[in-house]
Amino acid sequence: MDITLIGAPLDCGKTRAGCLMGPDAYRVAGIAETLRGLGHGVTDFGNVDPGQDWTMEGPDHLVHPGAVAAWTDALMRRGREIGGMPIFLGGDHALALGSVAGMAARAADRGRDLFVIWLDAHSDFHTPLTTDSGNLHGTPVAYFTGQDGFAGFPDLPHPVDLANICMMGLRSVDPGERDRLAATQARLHDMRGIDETGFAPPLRDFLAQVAAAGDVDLHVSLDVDFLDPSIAPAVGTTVPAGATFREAHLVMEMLSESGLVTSLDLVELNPALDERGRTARLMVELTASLLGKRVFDRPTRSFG
Ligand code: NNH
Ligand code: MN
Ligand code: MN
Ligand code: MN
Repeated sequence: MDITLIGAPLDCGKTRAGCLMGPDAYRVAGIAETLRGLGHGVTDFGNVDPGQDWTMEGPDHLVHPGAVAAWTDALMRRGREIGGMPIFLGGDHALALGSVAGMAARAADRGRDLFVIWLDAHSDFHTPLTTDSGNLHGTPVAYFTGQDGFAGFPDLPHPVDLANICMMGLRSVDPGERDRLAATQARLHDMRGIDETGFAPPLRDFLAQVAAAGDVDLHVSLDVDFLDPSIAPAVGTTVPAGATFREAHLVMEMLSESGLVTSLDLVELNPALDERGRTARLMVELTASLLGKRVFDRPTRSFG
């Protein structure tokens, strides 16, 4: 694989600062070297510069909407033109307004459809009109699926079909997003359901849907808070009862074996909250599993 690293140190999707250090934390944790070690070509394009904040009108309680709009435009353009398998090094989840919109446009330019797997404690389906917190990292899915309420934000070249989205790990969904989301065709897997079935059956189902759709792209958006806080403390919005170490690796390994994944976001890492870089290293290790590494090398055994 030709992997292209795109640093997106945006920290404007909420008030608590720290995610701007994310791209460098991944670099320090050895993301490029680790992926090269698996035999991939890796080019680090450095960090995207969003330029000036846009001038925005809209609800007063929105946090940094002009900065989010500028980042969305910059990441969408960058993503649309880039080759290989992009990995967006966040940055908070507001980067996915631009990364996913860019991947959908890139796919459409090649006559392909985009599927998205959203690995997150949160569904991020607020719009600027429904969010109570005003934090735009809670809105990317609504933006890139073309929901109303984003007046003044960059035009969306190609919305993602909600029927092409699978969310896993959900355990914090606000009333203002829940009913609108439940009315869509998105696949929604909260931890209540995962506790009964495990991740494998619903993930296998979704990957079968993607494979059956033919020549399509598949974007993975991995929020640190998908993971249990005990293994991934470096995020401002920890929620108990997240994916365990083995569950997260299983998800990555199944995605890897599917051969379907074409792009990835690594989001919400706040290195200021990390413990000696362990969350950054875990995210790199999960990325390696997504790109072919196995945690346990299985010795070849013959029976009989
Ligand atoms: N739903 C909440 C909000 O809109 C939390 C969103 N926070 C996230 N999303 N970390 O992944 O403020
Ligand atoms: Mn998120
Ligand atoms: Mn389409
Ligand atoms: Mn989250």
